[in-house]
Amino acid sequence: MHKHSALLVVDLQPDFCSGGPLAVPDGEKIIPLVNKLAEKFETVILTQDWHPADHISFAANHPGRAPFETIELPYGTQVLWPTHCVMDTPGAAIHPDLHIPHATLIQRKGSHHNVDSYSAFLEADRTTKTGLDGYLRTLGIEHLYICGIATDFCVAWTAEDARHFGFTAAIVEDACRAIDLNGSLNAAWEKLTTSGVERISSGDLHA
Ligand code: VGL
Ligand code: ZN
Repeated sequence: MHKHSALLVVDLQPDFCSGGPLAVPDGEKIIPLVNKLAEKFETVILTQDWHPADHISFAANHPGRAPFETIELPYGTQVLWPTHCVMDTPGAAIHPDLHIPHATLIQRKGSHHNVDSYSAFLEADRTTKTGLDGYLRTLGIEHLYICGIATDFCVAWTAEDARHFGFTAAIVEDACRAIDLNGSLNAAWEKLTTSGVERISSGDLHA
Protein backbone atom coordinates (compact mmCIF):
# COMPACT_ATOMS: atom_id res chain seq x y z
CA MET A 1 0.00 0.00 0.00
CA HIS A 2 0.91 3.64 -0.44
CA LYS A 3 3.29 4.78 2.25
CA HIS A 4 0.84 7.40 3.53
CA SER A 5 -1.67 4.63 4.32
CA ALA A 6 -2.13 2.69 7.53
CA LEU A 7 -4.24 -0.24 8.64
CA LEU A 8 -6.10 0.00 11.96
CA VAL A 9 -7.04 -3.36 13.46
CA VAL A 10 -9.79 -2.74 16.00
CA ASP A 11 -10.33 -4.76 19.19
CA LEU A 12 -9.43 -8.28 18.05
CA GLN A 13 -9.58 -9.63 21.59
CA PRO A 14 -10.83 -12.97 23.00
CA ASP A 15 -13.68 -11.33 24.95
CA PHE A 16 -15.28 -10.32 21.61
CA CYS A 17 -14.82 -13.78 20.06
CA SER A 18 -16.67 -17.08 20.45
CA GLY A 19 -16.88 -18.05 24.11
CA GLY A 20 -16.25 -14.48 25.32
CA PRO A 21 -18.67 -12.44 27.46
CA LEU A 22 -19.40 -10.04 24.59
CA ALA A 23 -18.95 -12.50 21.76
CA VAL A 24 -19.56 -11.13 18.29
CA PRO A 25 -20.77 -13.96 16.04
CA ASP A 26 -17.77 -15.44 14.21
CA GLY A 27 -15.49 -12.71 15.51
CA GLU A 28 -12.39 -14.88 15.34
CA LYS A 29 -13.14 -16.00 11.77
CA ILE A 30 -11.79 -12.73 10.38
CA ILE A 31 -8.37 -13.22 11.95
CA PRO A 32 -6.69 -15.08 9.03
CA LEU A 33 -7.92 -12.40 6.62
CA VAL A 34 -6.73 -9.61 8.90
CA ASN A 35 -3.30 -11.26 9.17
CA LYS A 36 -3.09 -11.32 5.38
CA LEU A 37 -4.34 -7.75 4.97
CA ALA A 38 -1.72 -6.52 7.42
CA GLU A 39 1.05 -7.84 5.16
CA LYS A 40 0.05 -5.23 2.59
CA PHE A 41 0.69 -2.33 4.98
CA GLU A 42 3.93 -0.94 6.25
CA THR A 43 2.10 0.83 9.09
CA VAL A 44 -0.32 -1.20 11.20
CA ILE A 45 -1.87 -0.08 14.48
CA LEU A 46 -3.86 -2.33 16.79
CA THR A 47 -6.48 -1.07 19.20
CA GLN A 48 -7.29 -2.74 22.50
CA ASP A 49 -10.45 -2.21 24.55
CA TRP A 50 -9.01 -1.95 28.06
CA HIS A 51 -11.34 -1.24 30.97
CA PRO A 52 -10.88 -1.04 34.74
CA ALA A 53 -13.09 -3.55 36.64
CA ASP A 54 -15.27 -0.69 37.95
CA HIS A 55 -15.90 0.70 34.46
CA ILE A 56 -19.05 2.73 33.96
CA SER A 57 -20.06 0.78 30.82
CA PHE A 58 -20.48 -2.52 32.71
CA ALA A 59 -24.07 -3.44 33.65
CA ALA A 60 -22.63 -5.22 36.69
CA ASN A 61 -21.60 -1.83 38.09
CA HIS A 62 -25.20 -0.53 37.97
CA PRO A 63 -27.32 -2.47 40.48
CA GLY A 64 -30.67 -3.53 39.03
CA ARG A 65 -29.52 -3.01 35.41
CA ALA A 66 -29.03 -5.72 32.83
CA PRO A 67 -26.62 -5.93 29.89
CA PHE A 68 -27.77 -4.17 26.71
CA GLU A 69 -30.04 -1.73 28.58
CA THR A 70 -29.09 1.93 28.17
CA ILE A 71 -28.56 4.67 30.74
CA GLU A 72 -28.10 8.42 30.44
CA LEU A 73 -24.69 9.73 31.45
CA PRO A 74 -23.37 13.31 31.38
CA TYR A 75 -21.93 12.64 27.90
CA GLY A 76 -25.05 10.96 26.48
CA THR A 77 -26.70 7.57 26.18
CA GLN A 78 -24.55 4.63 27.21
CA VAL A 79 -25.25 0.98 26.39
CA LEU A 80 -24.57 -1.21 29.43
CA TRP A 81 -22.36 -4.11 28.40
CA PRO A 82 -21.51 -7.42 29.94
CA THR A 83 -18.21 -7.14 31.80
CA HIS A 84 -15.52 -7.41 29.11
CA CYS A 85 -11.90 -6.56 28.37
CA VAL A 86 -10.92 -5.92 31.98
CA MET A 87 -7.34 -4.69 31.90
CA ASP A 88 -4.72 -7.38 32.43
CA THR A 89 -7.12 -10.32 32.02
CA PRO A 90 -6.65 -12.97 29.29
CA GLY A 91 -9.89 -11.92 27.56
CA ALA A 92 -8.50 -8.42 27.08
CA ALA A 93 -5.28 -9.60 25.43
CA ILE A 94 -4.66 -9.14 21.74
CA HIS A 95 -6.06 -12.37 20.28
CA PRO A 96 -3.28 -15.00 20.26
CA ASP A 97 -4.03 -15.96 16.62
CA LEU A 98 -3.46 -12.42 15.41
CA HIS A 99 -0.02 -12.44 13.88
CA ILE A 100 1.13 -8.96 12.93
CA PRO A 101 4.70 -8.71 14.17
CA HIS A 102 5.30 -5.41 12.36
CA ALA A 103 2.43 -3.57 14.11
CA THR A 104 4.05 -0.53 15.71
CA LEU A 105 1.43 0.68 18.19
CA ILE A 106 -1.25 -0.82 20.40
CA GLN A 107 -3.68 1.99 21.15
CA ARG A 108 -5.61 1.22 24.34
CA LYS A 109 -8.95 2.88 24.99
CA GLY A 110 -11.75 2.93 27.55
CA SER A 111 -9.32 2.97 30.45
CA HIS A 112 -10.92 5.84 32.38
CA HIS A 113 -13.44 4.61 34.94
CA ASN A 114 -16.15 7.16 34.11
CA VAL A 115 -16.16 7.34 30.32
CA ASP A 116 -16.46 4.70 27.61
CA SER A 117 -14.52 4.87 24.36
CA TYR A 118 -15.63 3.09 21.21
CA SER A 119 -13.44 5.34 19.09
CA ALA A 120 -9.68 4.92 19.01
CA PHE A 121 -9.34 8.72 18.65
CA LEU A 122 -11.80 10.36 21.07
CA GLU A 123 -13.56 8.99 24.13
CA ALA A 124 -17.34 9.06 24.47
CA ASP A 125 -17.30 12.48 26.19
CA ARG A 126 -16.06 13.64 22.75
CA THR A 127 -13.25 15.71 24.31
CA THR A 128 -10.73 13.29 25.82
CA LYS A 129 -8.17 12.37 23.16
CA THR A 130 -6.23 9.13 23.00
CA GLY A 131 -3.37 10.74 21.08
CA LEU A 132 -3.76 8.47 18.04
CA ASP A 133 -4.33 11.39 15.68
CA GLY A 134 -0.98 12.87 16.67
CA TYR A 135 0.81 9.56 16.23
CA LEU A 136 -0.59 9.08 12.74
CA ARG A 137 0.04 12.69 11.78
CA THR A 138 3.65 12.46 12.93
CA LEU A 139 4.17 9.45 10.66
CA GLY A 140 2.68 11.32 7.70
CA ILE A 141 -0.33 9.01 7.45
CA GLU A 142 -3.25 10.38 5.44
CA HIS A 143 -5.33 7.34 4.52
CA LEU A 144 -6.77 4.85 6.98
CA TYR A 145 -8.10 1.38 6.31
CA ILE A 146 -10.04 -0.05 9.21
CA CYS A 147 -11.00 -3.62 10.10
CA GLY A 148 -11.89 -5.62 13.20
CA ILE A 149 -14.68 -5.74 15.78
CA ALA A 150 -17.36 -4.49 16.07
CA THR A 151 -18.35 -2.93 12.75
CA ASP A 152 -21.24 -1.01 14.32
CA PHE A 153 -19.46 0.20 17.45
CA CYS A 154 -15.70 0.54 17.73
CA VAL A 155 -14.98 0.24 13.99
CA ALA A 156 -17.73 2.73 13.08
CA TRP A 157 -16.84 5.30 15.73
CA THR A 158 -13.16 5.06 14.87
CA ALA A 159 -13.91 5.59 11.15
CA GLU A 160 -16.16 8.58 11.90
CA ASP A 161 -13.45 10.16 14.00
CA ALA A 162 -10.80 9.41 11.38
CA ARG A 163 -12.81 11.63 9.02
CA HIS A 164 -13.23 14.22 11.78
CA PHE A 165 -9.45 14.40 12.19
CA GLY A 166 -8.95 14.82 8.45
CA PHE A 167 -7.93 11.35 7.33
CA THR A 168 -9.60 9.45 4.53
CA ALA A 169 -11.24 6.33 5.92
CA ALA A 170 -12.27 3.02 4.37
CA ILE A 171 -13.84 0.14 6.25
CA VAL A 172 -12.81 -3.27 4.92
CA GLU A 173 -16.19 -4.88 5.40
CA ASP A 174 -15.33 -8.56 5.05
CA ALA A 175 -12.55 -8.12 7.62
CA CYS A 176 -15.06 -6.88 10.23
CA ARG A 177 -17.84 -8.45 12.29
CA ALA A 178 -20.81 -6.65 13.90
CA ILE A 179 -22.77 -6.83 17.16
CA ASP A 180 -25.97 -5.55 15.45
CA LEU A 181 -27.96 -4.45 18.50
CA ASN A 182 -31.46 -3.13 17.63
CA GLY A 183 -30.55 -2.20 14.07
CA SER A 184 -27.21 -0.65 15.02
CA LEU A 185 -25.45 -2.05 11.96
CA ASN A 186 -27.72 -0.38 9.39
CA ALA A 187 -27.74 2.84 11.38
CA ALA A 188 -23.95 2.81 11.48
CA TRP A 189 -23.59 2.32 7.70
CA GLU A 190 -26.00 5.19 7.03
CA LYS A 191 -24.04 7.53 9.24
CA LEU A 192 -20.71 6.34 7.85
CA THR A 193 -21.79 6.93 4.28
CA THR A 194 -22.85 10.48 5.16
CA SER A 195 -19.46 11.09 6.75
CA GLY A 196 -17.63 10.02 3.62
CA VAL A 197 -16.33 6.73 4.96
CA GLU A 198 -15.73 4.29 2.12
CA ARG A 199 -17.12 0.76 2.30
CA ILE A 200 -14.72 -1.64 0.60
CA SER A 201 -13.86 -5.31 0.50
CA SER A 202 -10.44 -6.88 1.05
CA GLY A 203 -10.39 -7.85 -2.64
CA ASP A 204 -10.27 -4.14 -3.52
CA LEU A 205 -6.86 -3.80 -1.91
CA HIS A 206 -3.89 -4.60 -4.06
CA ALA A 207 -0.41 -4.62 -2.63
C1 VGL B 1 -16.93 -2.62 21.75
C2 VGL B 1 -18.84 -2.57 22.99
C3 VGL B 1 -18.13 -2.30 24.14
C4 VGL B 1 -16.30 -2.80 20.41
C5 VGL B 1 -16.19 -2.33 22.88
O1 VGL B 1 -15.10 -3.17 20.35
O2 VGL B 1 -17.00 -2.58 19.40
N1 VGL B 1 -18.25 -2.72 21.81
N2 VGL B 1 -16.80 -2.18 24.06
ZN1 ZN C 1 -15.68 -1.93 25.85
